[in-house]
Amino acid sequence: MQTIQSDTVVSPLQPASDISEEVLHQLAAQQKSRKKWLLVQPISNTSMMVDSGSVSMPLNLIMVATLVGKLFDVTFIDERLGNSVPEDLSGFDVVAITSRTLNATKAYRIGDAALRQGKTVILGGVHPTMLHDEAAAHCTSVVYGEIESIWTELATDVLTGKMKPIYRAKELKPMGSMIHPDFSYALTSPSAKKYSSLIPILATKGCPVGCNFCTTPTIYGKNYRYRELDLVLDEMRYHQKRLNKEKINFSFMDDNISFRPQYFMTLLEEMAKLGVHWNANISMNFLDKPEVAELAGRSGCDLLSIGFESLNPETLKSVHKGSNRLGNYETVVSNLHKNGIAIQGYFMFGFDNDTEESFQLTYDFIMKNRIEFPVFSLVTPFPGTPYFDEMKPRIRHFDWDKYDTYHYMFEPSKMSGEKLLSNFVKLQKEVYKGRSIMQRMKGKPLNWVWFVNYMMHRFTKKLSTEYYY
Ligand code: B12
Ligand code: SF4
Repeated sequence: MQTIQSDTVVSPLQPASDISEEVLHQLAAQQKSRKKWLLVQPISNTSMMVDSGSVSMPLNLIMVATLVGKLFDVTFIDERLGNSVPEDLSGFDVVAITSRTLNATKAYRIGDAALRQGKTVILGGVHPTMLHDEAAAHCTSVVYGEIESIWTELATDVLTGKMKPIYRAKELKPMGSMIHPDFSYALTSPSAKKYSSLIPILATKGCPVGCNFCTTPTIYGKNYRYRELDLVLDEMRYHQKRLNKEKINFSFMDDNISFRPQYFMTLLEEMAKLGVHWNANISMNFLDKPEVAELAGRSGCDLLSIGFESLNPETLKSVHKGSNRLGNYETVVSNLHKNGIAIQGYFMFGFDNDTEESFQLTYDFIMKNRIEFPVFSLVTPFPGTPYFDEMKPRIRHFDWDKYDTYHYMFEPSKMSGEKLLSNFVKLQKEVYKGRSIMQRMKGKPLNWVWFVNYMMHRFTKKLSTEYYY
């Protein structure tokens, strides 16, 4: 137990934002007992997620737990594993919930129940950040953006019992100060075997490309930060040691891992020495250079997720997707394929410029270029984005359970809603029918990408337009 010097006791007049880590720990040590936090990853009510039998480890909540656990007792509940929040919350002082739009309704329900029991309720994550006024009705405090940048202030207020309605950092902390996530919070759950074996990791944050439908530019602006390479590599080595094997699979949670080419290329060089496997989200500018794809393949990259979004240049322009050049699409795909890297290609439909022809163009592109894992979504204006403000008068509903990119949001100008949905269903069925899977996948390594295709085949067979309303 830490001894407390009387001259370092926090004065109530000292603004919480100015309090140092050291003083914070001393303040915590003054407490009679450690406060108890319940951290919750709520399950969404959406009917449209493909059940692959496993769920990804929630790095966001693990990072929250790692910080909170330094000062408080933590109970970690991931509802997606089948664990649910107890009705009686008397064993907890603070209930903290993470939320995206598609699970906001569920997060709010948990928040309301905890408030009724007199708990301090904290909401964080993308949706409460974007709609903090709405979220405020279901909690004591909203955390805007990442917890690391406001942690000392938030923790001090929890300790002194003087919560503010919103915690928003004046400036973002450098990523070097983000501590090594402690995975034991997730892995000690009795249902942890339902977690995918892909280990989430973070090297960079932010993406200055600035697409108008994306929340990242709103939350982080033009900011792009990265962790020192040693921190990322140490974390990889830690997992290799923990699992006692070299070849493990990492999944980068970065918005856009390649935005600083020099950092990215050095990271890849170092990963090549570690012998790990990895996948990540990436924007395509820069992948047209064969040497980048070659290094990515050599460094153990199995799959890259690329937002092709559309094959219509007008659409790309209208959403400010400056990183995408239609003329480069095929070169990028071919560079990656030559180096054994599979592609998870994202395609969106329902833009005002879309016509029935857009579906055929996309089908042809996918089949010709043998995209391994195409993901189709309906354009969804997420609250807080410039696109949401633009489309608000035309959006059909504000039922957050349906903001999963698989529901019909608004009628595009050049096509009826019915035509949009019938073509959308047809395209998915066509791309995932047995023959098409063979055409796209023949000769490719027998790994989880084949399994995903099989799952998508089963899922798309059942699809009909009603699912999307
Ligand atoms: C990696 C990623 C994925 C991965 C992994 C997701 C996972 N297991 O977590 C995959 C590919 C599976 C995925 C899928 C989808 N994703 Co996604 N994804 C991301 C991405 C790029 C990074 C998320 C991440 O982990 N970041 C790293 C962590 C550490 O940071 P963080 O999440 O911001 O968490 C910090 C803070 O938010 C805060 N915080 C978070 N929770 C809490 C809670 C409390 C109490 C506190 C105090 C603080 C706090 O502190 C955290 C630590 O710093 C985000 C973009 C983004 N920047 O958020 C989109 C994003 C979350 N995805 C999005 C979407 C739409 C989807 C899909 C619907 C796409 C699709 N059509 O399939 C699916 C839905 C999956 C699902 N069931 O939730 C949207 C969500 C928009 C919204 N308003 O909800 C985002 C924001 C991108 C966008 N378009 O703007 N995604
Ligand atoms: S490139 Fe991706 S992460 Fe970057 S702003 Fe566009 S959608 Fe968001």
